[in-house]
Amino acid sequence: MQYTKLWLDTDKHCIKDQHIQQKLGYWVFQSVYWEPTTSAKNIASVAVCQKEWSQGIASLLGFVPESATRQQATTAFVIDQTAFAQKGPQKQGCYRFLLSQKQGKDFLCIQASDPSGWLYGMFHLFREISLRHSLEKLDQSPQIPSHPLRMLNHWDNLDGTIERGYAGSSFFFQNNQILCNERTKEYVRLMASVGINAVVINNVNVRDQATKLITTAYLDDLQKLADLFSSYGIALYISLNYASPIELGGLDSADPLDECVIAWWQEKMREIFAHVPHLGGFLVKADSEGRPGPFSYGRNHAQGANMLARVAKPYDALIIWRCFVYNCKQDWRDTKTDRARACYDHFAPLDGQFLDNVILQIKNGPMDFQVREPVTPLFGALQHTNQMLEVQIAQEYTGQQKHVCYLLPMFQEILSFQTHMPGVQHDRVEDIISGQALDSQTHCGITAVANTGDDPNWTGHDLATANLYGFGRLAFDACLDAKTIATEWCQLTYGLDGQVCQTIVDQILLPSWPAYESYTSPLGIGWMVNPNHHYGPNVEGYEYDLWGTYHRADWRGIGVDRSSQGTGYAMQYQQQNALMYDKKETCPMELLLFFHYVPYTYVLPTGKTLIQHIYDTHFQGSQMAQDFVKAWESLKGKIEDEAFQRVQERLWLQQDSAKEWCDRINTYFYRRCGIPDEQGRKIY
Ligand code: GCW
Repeated sequence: MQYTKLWLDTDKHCIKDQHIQQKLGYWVFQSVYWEPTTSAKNIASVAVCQKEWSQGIASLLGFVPESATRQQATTAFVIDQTAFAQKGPQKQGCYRFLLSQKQGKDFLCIQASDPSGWLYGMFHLFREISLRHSLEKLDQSPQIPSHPLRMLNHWDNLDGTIERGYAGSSFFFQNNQILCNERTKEYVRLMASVGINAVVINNVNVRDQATKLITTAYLDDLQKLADLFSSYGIALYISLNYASPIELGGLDSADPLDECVIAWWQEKMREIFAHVPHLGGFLVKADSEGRPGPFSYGRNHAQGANMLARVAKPYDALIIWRCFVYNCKQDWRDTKTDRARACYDHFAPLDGQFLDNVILQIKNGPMDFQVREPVTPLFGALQHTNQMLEVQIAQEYTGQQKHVCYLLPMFQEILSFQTHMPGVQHDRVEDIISGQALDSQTHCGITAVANTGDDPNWTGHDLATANLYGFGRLAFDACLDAKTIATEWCQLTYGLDGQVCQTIVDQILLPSWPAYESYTSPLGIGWMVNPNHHYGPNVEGYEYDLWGTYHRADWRGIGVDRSSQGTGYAMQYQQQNALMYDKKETCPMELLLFFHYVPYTYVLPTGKTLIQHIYDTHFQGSQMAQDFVKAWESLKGKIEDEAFQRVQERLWLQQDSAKEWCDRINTYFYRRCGIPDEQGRKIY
């Protein structure tokens, strides 16, 4: 099956005109020198760099760079470890450009800390050429990745299905076999081109056949994948089943303190790494949503993770341990148990107890990737633990790629959240996961639940690849802003026409998250979706279930009291944030109903009552979805027909769904409280 080349479609950006090439400084690519590498580990990566460079320049400029000596070559790729002094966990893949002139000729040196730095520098240059940026404007400062770990989590199952996948089937697995083909290679190139350096290929819910991924039935195929990945600077990881000693080893326990269990894992790790020496490590979802874990044996998560960390340590492997652990059997009548508290209650007391090759992987919010959540209080509470942020670009609760919802503005808000962690100078989430905040961290980073599948366009919605591209770019450079990333992606995807980009970026992508939030769940409330598949409006879909996902709406008001007078969740934050969230008057408006029960007649800082705010935002949100359709229609004839049609169909669907959301939410609240809309608009 053919698939689009997305942002790497360099043929589309080819510049054959020699005058333009010369004006933009691209003649500097005429010849190339590659500094010989010493370590065997780098051989594959250097070969990849050389092939990528020749093919990329040929595709973009129509000529193949000649090989030349260090003195003669106009472009030189060299290794220089000293040029990238950095604090905290060492980051691979640093690079910098040095432009110079010799006898009136341009010379470009790409200095890197290691061959993956060459790769990132190369894709950076391909971007510059594709965007027709003149090389004289090349940023010559050291490019040091913001995060040591820049990861994707694929919730792919071995039968080829994808949990919360909306873009076709898995391209890693089919009929319980691992795939490693042309598409796999294209995927690896795409990920390397935006700086991703770690990938988990299987679902964190490790069930049935997936448990066997760590057996000889799969290890040789995993090795093939690991080799391909590492030649592009990407470490392969797999999710493992905590109960493997029982399900694979026939033991009657998976107790992390049981000698037999430890011995079993010791032997298993030896076997795994004998076959797959480059494996980065393992992702573990334990004691969560029915998955097995240490709680079954009265052990805590530090004991659970550390046992695996000890047996993985000899192989330099990491154990990435998810903090998404909560009581998923709650009674909806119980207003004291609060799912939002669980992550902090489970893990804050364990701070400092995890070994240095364990990383806690923490979802951005306390609930579950809702369109709006507060940042989890666990960031700011852990001062002696490796941590990484988990976000979701799959859009499970933000339109499932049927709706456009560009999430980079949300990610920027999360990264810049001030935790007020005591005793540190830099206390934002970004400072913690980049390794700047805490000297104690040996590993840290950021991961996203992927939005890909084997659809020809890789992501269900063509515009959803902006989230895939954007996540990678932000993970590599946390200083990039959402608009810059969107513009880059748009130009690489739809070309340099100014009107096309302004329309897609300013009129669709940037307003799309606010639009989705406006026509769906108000002011930090989530879960007004259909159970199980989580698509489309169902205001009480999760109001009486086991999952702790309530909005508590009644005839007077709506919201969950998480203040010190309610579940006390607000008090899990460091003091400045706790005090801010604890009072309706100081709580940020967009989270008001997450933290407080509020009467419909309560007057918001905007001067509107709560109920009028709900009516207004839903009518506005629905109107925004209609505006996306009109904006896209203005591009007819400027976008390749098939792609135009695909997006148009999804924007029509989104427009109808937004109207459904608007009418259902407004009708629900009008029937609940009987307060009419001040503007007398139609509510049913
Ligand atoms: O978002 C929820 C999803 C589950 C997912 C779980 C998790 C992989 O509904 O499908 O399981 O969270 O993050 O583990």
